Amino acid sequence: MLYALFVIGPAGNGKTTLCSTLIEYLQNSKRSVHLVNLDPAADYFEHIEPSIDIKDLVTVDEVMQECNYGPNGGLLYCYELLFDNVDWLQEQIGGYSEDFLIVDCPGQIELYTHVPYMKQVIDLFQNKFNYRVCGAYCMESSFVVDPSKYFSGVLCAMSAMIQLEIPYINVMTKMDLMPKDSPMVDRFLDVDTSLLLETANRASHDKYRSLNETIVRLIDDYSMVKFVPLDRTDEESIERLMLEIDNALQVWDDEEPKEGKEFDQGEDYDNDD
Ligand SMILES: Nc1nc2c(ncn2[C@@H]2O[C@H](COP(=O)(O)OP(=O)(O)OP(=O)(O)O)[C@@H](O)[C@H]2O)c(=O)[nH]1
Ligand SMILES: [Mg+2]
Repeated sequence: MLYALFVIGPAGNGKTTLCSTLIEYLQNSKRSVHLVNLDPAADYFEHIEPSIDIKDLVTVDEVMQECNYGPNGGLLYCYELLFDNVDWLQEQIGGYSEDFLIVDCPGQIELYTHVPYMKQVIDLFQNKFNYRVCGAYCMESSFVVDPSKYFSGVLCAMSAMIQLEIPYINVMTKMDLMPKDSPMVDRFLDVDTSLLLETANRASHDKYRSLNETIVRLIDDYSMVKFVPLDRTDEESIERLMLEIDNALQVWDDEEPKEGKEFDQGEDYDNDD
């Protein structure tokens, strides 16, 4: 079975850093893994170079210069060019067919919410290249500072979930920037919805009570209330995230069970619920 993890989420929320953290961790664990860069505007990778890079095909800078587009139009043009060159992508990926692929994606949120391009890329991986895929949606820890920011982050994540239709995990990145053992952080990682509603009502005008209630119910109904925290400075935190990813990809179903690898599967992250 072939596996690919798509690392998605808003700009600057730590996608590329998450990719390089996981790759370093997996390489140290002797798992064969490769980075696929699908961000035609990415300008650097700390420590790790992508094995497959959309920038070998096209870059946003080139498109902006040659077609006189802005950065967002340039990105969409790059994806259109990618779809015209599916054979190129297939050939690139074919060279790594025994390996786990981690796909670093751009930060333009519209790619996951209302423009169909990322969905089309995922369809290619699933239906043409025969990969089992899952997504890791990155939301950085600063989103827990107040309920309205948290709502906006969670609603974007939910919108991506609905558009992409793949099993996925919500990752709360940059946890090293948060105070350790803060009750505020715990409250937002695995949310008690009545507490969330209470906090939201306290932080907003009375006229938003019914809206707060509706959003909290939506969050509850779509099982969006759980985030896997990632503190990249803490090996256990990385290991825990990797287990969640393997679970979402159902890696264990295809392998002999490994001792010490069992973990609580009570919380299901795929979008079947
Ligand atoms: N302290 C801390 N900083 C982080 C972490 N992850 C990312 N950063 C910083 O946040 C900034 C953005 O990180 P990236 O990994 O480039 O984020 P991205 O989501 O790939 O950004 P785009 O590709 O532009 O959308 C950089 O300055 C990183 O050094 C983290 O876990 N902890
Ligand atoms: Mg990036």
